[in-house]
Amino acid sequence: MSTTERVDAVIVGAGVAGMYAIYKLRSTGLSVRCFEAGAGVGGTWYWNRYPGCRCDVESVDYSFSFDPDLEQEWDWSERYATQPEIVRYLNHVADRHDLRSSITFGTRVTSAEFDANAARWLIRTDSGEEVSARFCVLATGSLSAATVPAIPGLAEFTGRWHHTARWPRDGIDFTGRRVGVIGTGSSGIQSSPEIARAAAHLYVFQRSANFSVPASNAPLTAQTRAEVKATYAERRRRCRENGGGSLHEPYPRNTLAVSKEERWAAYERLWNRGGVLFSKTFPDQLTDRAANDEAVKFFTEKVRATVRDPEVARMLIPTDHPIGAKRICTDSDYYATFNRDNVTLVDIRSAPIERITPTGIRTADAEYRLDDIVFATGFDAMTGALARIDIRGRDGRALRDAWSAGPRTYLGLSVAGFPNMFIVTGPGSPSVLVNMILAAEQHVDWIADAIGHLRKAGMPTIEATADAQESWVEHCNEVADRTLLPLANSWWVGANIPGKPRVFMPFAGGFGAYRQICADVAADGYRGFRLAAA
Ligand code: NA7
Repeated sequence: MSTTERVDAVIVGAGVAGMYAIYKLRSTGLSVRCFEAGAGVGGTWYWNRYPGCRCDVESVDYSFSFDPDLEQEWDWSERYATQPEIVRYLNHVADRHDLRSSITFGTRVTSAEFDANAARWLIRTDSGEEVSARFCVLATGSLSAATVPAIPGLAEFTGRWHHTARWPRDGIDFTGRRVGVIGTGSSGIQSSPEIARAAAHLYVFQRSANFSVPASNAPLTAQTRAEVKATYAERRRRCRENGGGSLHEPYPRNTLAVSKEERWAAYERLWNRGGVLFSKTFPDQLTDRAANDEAVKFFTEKVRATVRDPEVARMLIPTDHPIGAKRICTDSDYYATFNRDNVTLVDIRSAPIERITPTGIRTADAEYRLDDIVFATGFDAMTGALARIDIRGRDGRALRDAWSAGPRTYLGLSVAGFPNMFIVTGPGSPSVLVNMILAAEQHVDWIADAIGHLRKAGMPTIEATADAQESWVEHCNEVADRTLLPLANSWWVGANIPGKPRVFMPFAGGFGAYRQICADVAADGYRGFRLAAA
């Protein structure tokens, strides 16, 4: 027989956001329970153990800012941290702040139901546990619901198959094997060069080409680390005020306001510097198609200069979307990998996969014999992890139904009809477009303040009003429509999931602007929120 424990807050997920939520809410005197499906902390970093997995934000910035001693104590070894190093760091943070004592690992939350009479959430898990909480904090992550496409025949495949986001702990030995990677997003682009080094042959099955920029990764010198540590507080302040949560400043003039030489020199600098910021070389690159086309031309020259076979180079150059309208990828030797004799690019746009056979993959025009299939096919992003929980607000209304035409939130943090429920880094927030750790910290700080406000007011519930939510959704759409971002079939618009409503889900107005809006809402007595008896 199960007994129902009572706590102030249940936190779902022990990734970066859930970890900080535990720390922060506990520090304000709340009792918390956190449930985590994985056996350890880290969320998406716990699960994505594929070879080559690395963060595309610089390690010194992609780290917690709430603990200045931690900032001084931790030494990142590389400019872009590998997945194992990030997981080591997150475990260090969990130890340092005794976070594990609040986490139940290996346990999935299956439902969360609001009881208006008690003004409490009843949370149930797949282990049969029930917890009653005043607050439900959903730190379920934006890229956590991995998807394996429904390609017929997978069950009959006699080889091994893997998803990049469900990689076995002990790794996979591809030595001497024929491997097929399906998908050319970040996961496919990072893993393919590594797999190619071990495999007898690698087939990369590409439905859409993607833009990728060299990461230009390198070890961090002691001097760089010391310089960052000496100025961390100021560095963080600048990152928070910046649109992307980094130190990046675009070129001071617009793309076509400068000569081609000057333009190419600016691209070259960002290209050599490496990383995702190439997509923001000029201030108008993501808002003006003609400006964007120039960056595409530069990119095209780079790929043509790297890939020896002109036909393969042509296939690798995207023609279906502006550069940066899908999250740009960063790689180590991705394009050069196609110069290897043991690598074949398979265009499944012109000849789609028909089925998986017992011995490989059959496309419309060929049969590929494979020992391993790697699905680098991504996630039901931003809403998928929430949709996998049966979340019910007022009058038993399901979040799935409330969001049947696409997610609707106020500030990405709260949903009308779901009192005392908060989403960290959810749709309607800028988090997936910016530095995710700083974004998670900002969301959690705001949530903790909102809970403090509620306690001070002596009221049981806080909830977004339907009007405030509608205005925010409208504002998000207006802001997105001023950019080129909605033009691509990206996971930002849900285009990778068959049947998912096409809605541009993140707030594209920048991290600095978003923080200011959230701060103004709070300063204005939590404008757009209703405090109620239940
Ligand atoms: P992404 O970026 O969503 O990439 C998934 C890739 O898988 C992409 O190339 C898809 O092609 C391809 N895909 C998906 N479904 C299929 C099917 N059914 N058949 C063939 N190809 C398919 O996921 P990632 O894991 O690489 O990266 C996610 C984020 O993690 C990334 O943006 C970074 O922020 C970190 P499509 O483009 O849909 O034609």
